[in-house]
Amino acid sequence: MDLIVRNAKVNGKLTDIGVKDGKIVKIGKIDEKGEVEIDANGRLASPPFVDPHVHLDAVLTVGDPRYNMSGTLWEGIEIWSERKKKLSKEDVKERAKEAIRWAVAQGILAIRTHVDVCDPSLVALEAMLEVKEEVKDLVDLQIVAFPQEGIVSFPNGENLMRRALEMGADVVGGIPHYEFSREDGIKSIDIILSLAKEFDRDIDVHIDETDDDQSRFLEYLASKTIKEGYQGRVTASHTTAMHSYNNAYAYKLFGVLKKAKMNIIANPLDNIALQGRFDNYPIRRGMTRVKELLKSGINVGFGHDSVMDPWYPLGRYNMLQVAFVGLNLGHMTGYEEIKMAFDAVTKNSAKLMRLDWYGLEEGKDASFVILNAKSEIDAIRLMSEALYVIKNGKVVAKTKPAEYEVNGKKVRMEVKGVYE
Ligand code: 17E
Ligand code: FE2
Repeated sequence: MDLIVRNAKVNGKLTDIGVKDGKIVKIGKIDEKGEVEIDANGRLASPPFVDPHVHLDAVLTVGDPRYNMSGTLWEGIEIWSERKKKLSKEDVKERAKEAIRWAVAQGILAIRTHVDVCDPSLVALEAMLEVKEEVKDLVDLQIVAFPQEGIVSFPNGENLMRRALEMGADVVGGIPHYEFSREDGIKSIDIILSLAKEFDRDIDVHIDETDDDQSRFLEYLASKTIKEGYQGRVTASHTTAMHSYNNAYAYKLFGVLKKAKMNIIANPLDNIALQGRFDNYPIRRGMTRVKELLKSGINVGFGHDSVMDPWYPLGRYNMLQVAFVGLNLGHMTGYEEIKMAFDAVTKNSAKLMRLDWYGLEEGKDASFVILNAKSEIDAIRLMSEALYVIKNGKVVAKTKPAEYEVNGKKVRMEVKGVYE
């Protein structure tokens, strides 16, 4: 075998993982010797982290041309609109690739990025299409044609979307709550479905990213999805208005979402920063109903959304940080609920991105991580380093963990018998 990982924790048991020709060929005790051997030393082997929602064209631009002082989505869009005028292909490529290195170093091997196409030059898209090719040995990148300033409300918006899909964008995006009127928002969803069908692409729409409980584009997206037979191919990102819906309406909506096999993405970092900004105390949290959606069988992933951009000033591109914030924000501190938060940054997002290579199983691609923890829960609690990041059987990233000492004695922040 080309690579053997020894003594890794898989589904709660210690085992070996054997790799040949970029595939996982065996999970179990392996007697032969491998070309390369790694001792996982009892640490957790996990399928890699997946970021299903980020804006790589905007990463690392925080403060340029100015900081977001109101903290609203709207000021973020204004600042980005100014920054967008200065974009060059090199600028976009350098920032996106830097963020991708941060991501891979911390165990992310698949990313879905929205790229703003409300720009007649489509320079960001051109840059990101090149990046996708250039990083393909590091990360599986999907590109969403994202109309940040609207499909109907931005001059020539529909045409720009079409051009983006012709150039090779993988997924059709949208932003109905930002369109000038409710009618324009509805019209934009009709256009999204018709483009998706024409180009045979999946859909991932920024939708109802507001605290306005009257923002109900999600129900229309779900209804269109069912009518057009697009079940399972549609993702609704943000849906923060759902936080403010009345329970009777939310209950009815969940039924429609299930019929549509709708995927939902919450973005805990951006959601807690951007929502609630028009409230006085008590201030709403503004994240969609993650726990309730998951418990009713609807697929939910967590996205990073921003890394140091006009919408969210912090972030180091770590999905365990996202899971940590998301589970705290969503009252998901029950034992099983913490594990659900781990799924939201791994397999749930692989499912919505329809990554057929994904999974720590025999026959799947040998793309997985060894985390510096014994369990998923401890990985979140400790925000563990990814000791080894393996893609298609090759070690693409390594991290030496911090060692803590007090009075010359090693300190291990783990409790025997707990979360092992
Ligand atoms: N654009 C948008 O419409 N919403 C967001 N949360 C970000 C960009 C980050
Ligand atoms: Fe976003």
